[in-house]
Amino acid sequence: MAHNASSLDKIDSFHNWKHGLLEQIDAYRHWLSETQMASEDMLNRLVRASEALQKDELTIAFVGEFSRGKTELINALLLSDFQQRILPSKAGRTTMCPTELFYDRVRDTSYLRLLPIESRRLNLTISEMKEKVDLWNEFSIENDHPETMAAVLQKVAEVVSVEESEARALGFSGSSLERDPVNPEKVLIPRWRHAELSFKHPLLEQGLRILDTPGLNALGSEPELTVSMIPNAQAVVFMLSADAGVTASDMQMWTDHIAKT
Ligand SMILES: Nc1nc2c(ncn2[C@@H]2O[C@H](COP(=O)(O)OP(=O)(O)OP(=O)(O)O)[C@@H](O)[C@H]2O)c(=O)[nH]1
Ligand SMILES: [Mg+2]
Repeated sequence: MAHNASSLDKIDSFHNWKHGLLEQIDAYRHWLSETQMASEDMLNRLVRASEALQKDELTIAFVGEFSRGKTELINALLLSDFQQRILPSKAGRTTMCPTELFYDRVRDTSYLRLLPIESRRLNLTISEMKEKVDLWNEFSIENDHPETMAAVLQKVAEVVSVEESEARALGFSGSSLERDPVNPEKVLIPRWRHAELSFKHPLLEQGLRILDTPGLNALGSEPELTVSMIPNAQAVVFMLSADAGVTASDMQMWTDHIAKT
């Protein structure tokens, strides 16, 4: 596979730097402890710093109004070897649930894991739900079969038709609700609340993590995104459309959810 050499080089040098730093922290900690120069608290802090570096991942979050090309850019950056779109991207609202792309180095396998939208009724955060394997629906992914992979990944764009009261009970507010064109007394809501895509790719294997977010109103209805996931990312890419420029809704999303974080 031909991958973008310069981004690979940068991630490589980041990893070399990280390993060098880890060695120095560990050497310093051993020296402090042998010479009894440090308090217990200081040694614990050094252990925590070294643990944080070891599991360190580099997260880039893609944010912006719907149809600004977030998913298309991720397809182009990571998945361009496949000669076809892997993540669903089309005009109008497409990505319906926040989607994390990474490689599960512990399980060493590719999969798509989806958290049903009904899980909003449980009083648990997404991070807490990540520990509860039974709550997720998992589908295996075959890296060598782009067509079947793209078909599985269509799930992140799935919607379900529900009564408006049901949508409100699940935390969707009136303005973000889209009428079901087939059944106008009902509304369409995302079928899934969150997606985790573990995918064997050289950049993801080295700890790159990508967060693709849905446009319109997603940030408002999933507070964990704005409270922790986006602020914890090392970089946020805020996408605008070149032909529309900065619209009022782009600006509102920026000021309400991004500028503050
Ligand atoms: N002309 C042009 N079209 C683009 C560009 N990037 C994306 N598109 C098209 O714009 C449409 C929307 O792209 P998406 O990647 O689905 O947009 P998104 O921001 O992920 O949208 P949501 O998932 O709904 O939040 C698709 O039809 C893309 O092919 C671009 O740079 N130029
Ligand atoms: Mg998208």
